[in-house]
Amino acid sequence: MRIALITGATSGIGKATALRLAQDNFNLIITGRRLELLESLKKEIEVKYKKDVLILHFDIRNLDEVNKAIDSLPERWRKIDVLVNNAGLAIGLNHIQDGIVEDWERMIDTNIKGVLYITRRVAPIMIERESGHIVNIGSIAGTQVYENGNVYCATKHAMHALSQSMRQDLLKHNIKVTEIRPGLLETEFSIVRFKGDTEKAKSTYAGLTPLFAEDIAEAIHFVLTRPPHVCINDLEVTPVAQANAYYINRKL
Ligand code: NDP
Ligand code: 8X3
Repeated sequence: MRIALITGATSGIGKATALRLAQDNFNLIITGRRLELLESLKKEIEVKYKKDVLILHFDIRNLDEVNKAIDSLPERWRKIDVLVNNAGLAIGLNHIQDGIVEDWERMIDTNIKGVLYITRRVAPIMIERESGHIVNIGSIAGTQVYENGNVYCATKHAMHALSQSMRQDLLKHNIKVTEIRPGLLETEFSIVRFKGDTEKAKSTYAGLTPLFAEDIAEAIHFVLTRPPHVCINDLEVTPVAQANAYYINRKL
């Protein structure tokens, strides 16, 4: 049985991944800020899939909370085989000159610094055992930019650079690193981006069938279950109606 730590498991990709991995040979460490959602996911997995689940409740932007959470792991849970760096968000969609500094800081602190904080703590655990797999959830916004996307795109470009760097730095320790870059995908993502405006969030997916969290969970399960000598470095996944950030076939 492997142990997978998933950041941002309270909704969307993180939750779907926890449920997908629980159907295979994984015990799960699930993390996020909304404790009640972590508790109900833990219960669901224990009842449906009979797997062990440990909750770590922290804000990934807070270095002290991240360090304390990892340090609090009981010995049997310290043997983390898989880290899924998934927690992240877009907030706001403005031209650069109208950007809201607080929004920028939230994205930078979560999508870049949060990933660094947790990876800094978990990678040494993997190095001790010369084994492990880090899966980074990037975005098509990590290799392309779109109007108004500026800072979110910059954070996902950082994830793209970090994924390649991690692969190189961890190479001699036998640790796999995979970046998965989804396109349009319906989760709480757009509701967060538009600050609770569900109508606006819905319009993001108008006239097309987007990806769903389960599609990416399936991709994560796939990369995690390749033979030991195979590493999928990089995987871009979009809905069939989306060629890239600009070419989208909406049937309106
Ligand atoms: P959701 O909003 O559904 O999920 C985001 C998750 O991140 C939640 O579990 C949330 O938990 C967690 N999170 C956010 N901020 C923090 C924080 N400060 N500390 C701890 N956890 C945090 O969105 P998705 O599932 O779509 O997003 C997951 C990842 O996928 C993100 O990195 C996103 O950038 C990426 N992505 C999403 C796409 C999309 O279109 N949906 C496309 C491409 C990539 P909580 O609020 O409980 O803390
Ligand atoms: C989310 C996908 O196209 O909104 O990362 O940037 S997109």
